[in-house]
Amino acid sequence: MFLPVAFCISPGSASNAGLENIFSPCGLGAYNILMNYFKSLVVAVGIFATSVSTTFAQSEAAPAEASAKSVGIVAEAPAEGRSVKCEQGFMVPYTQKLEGTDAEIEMVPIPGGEFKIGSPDSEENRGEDEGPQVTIKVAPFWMGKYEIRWSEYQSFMQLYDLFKKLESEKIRTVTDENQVDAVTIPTPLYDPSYTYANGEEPEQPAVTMSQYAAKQFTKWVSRLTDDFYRLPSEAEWEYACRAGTTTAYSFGDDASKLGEYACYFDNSDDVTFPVGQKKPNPWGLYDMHGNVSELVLDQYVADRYGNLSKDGVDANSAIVWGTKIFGRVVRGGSWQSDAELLRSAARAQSDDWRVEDPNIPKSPWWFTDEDALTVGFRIIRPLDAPPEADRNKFWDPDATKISIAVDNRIAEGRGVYGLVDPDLPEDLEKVK
Ligand SMILES: [Ca+2]
Repeated sequence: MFLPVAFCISPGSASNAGLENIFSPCGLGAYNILMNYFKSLVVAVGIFATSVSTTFAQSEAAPAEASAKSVGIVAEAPAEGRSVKCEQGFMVPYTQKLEGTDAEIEMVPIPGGEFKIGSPDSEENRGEDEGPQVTIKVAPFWMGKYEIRWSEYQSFMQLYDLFKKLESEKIRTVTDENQVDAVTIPTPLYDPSYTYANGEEPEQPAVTMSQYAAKQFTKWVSRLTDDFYRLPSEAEWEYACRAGTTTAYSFGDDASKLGEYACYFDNSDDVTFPVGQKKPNPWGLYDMHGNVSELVLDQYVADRYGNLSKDGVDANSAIVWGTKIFGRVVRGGSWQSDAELLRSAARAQSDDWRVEDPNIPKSPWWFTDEDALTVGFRIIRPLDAPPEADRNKFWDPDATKISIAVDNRIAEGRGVYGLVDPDLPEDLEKVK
């Protein structure tokens, strides 16, 4: 079921500077009407109206502070900034802090709606795998404002040693019964000079992780926060990248403007940029074009769109679940890509980027080859989370070869499982 949504951007927000020309300001108008209404109630009804206006003022003052299950949702439309109307109130931007770490992931609301995935035959430099265009229905979600950065990914990586200590201290013991709830942490880097070839500054996007490792990252965030996070599907990614546009890029068709919006081959000087250095897209997402290509949930199938119903399908039904280790879709192009590969509809896929990996079996968590220096990811949180029983498929190994590699590595002591829940930070203090 798709909820009717309104998407409003009000002027005056620093984070929306430059966007007023794209969306007409509707939030402020609605706010003013509401305020005038409440003011008239104050005059007419006295004490009763005072309590109403107090409630309104509180929601205005603290738009994104709320308890775990409602984080990112407020009752009243905020006076400033972005919001998406939903059944529960208004989806607003929020910062997901991860307890026990310095990591903070900024999330922005994405309205539900319909769009045409792929590019028209008339689009310059399009690939054959971008058609035929098909209508996809997308439910509302929040998406990471930025690609996941080293500051966040290294917080995840640092759990490796800590979980080993928990294991040896027999704290939070992982058993056959509870292993389904556990998260695997990436093993220590075999060659940091490779993974960090472009730097490991906290604000730079994390790179060289496998899609499986990225999915486990989303499981970690989910279990720690008690909310549901995952990678976007390919359709959700393109929908968010387009942000309502139908042009080659989210700012139009003119590739000569790409330098204002993207880190790519022409301006990158062969390294990633810190995230958020360029202009955002109309929905406030940065680096959807370029910087690092972004892993999504889907296995790559060249003629995927031709196999979808012409009558429109919902984004979840359009997901191609993985059956092979490689050929996972990556989107948006990277610091190494030419302009045409940064187009909203452009599709690419991962390959066996483990030639330099000396492990047997090769690492399920890390790639070792140069191409993977261009690959990272960002995360989403759907407004309507699936039932608990359906969540693991978004996080855990899909291809049998990945399951076998994980099992073998952990059986040999070259990997670790950890149970994650909101009490984890407290238990980690015991072994730090
Ligand atoms: Ca990107």
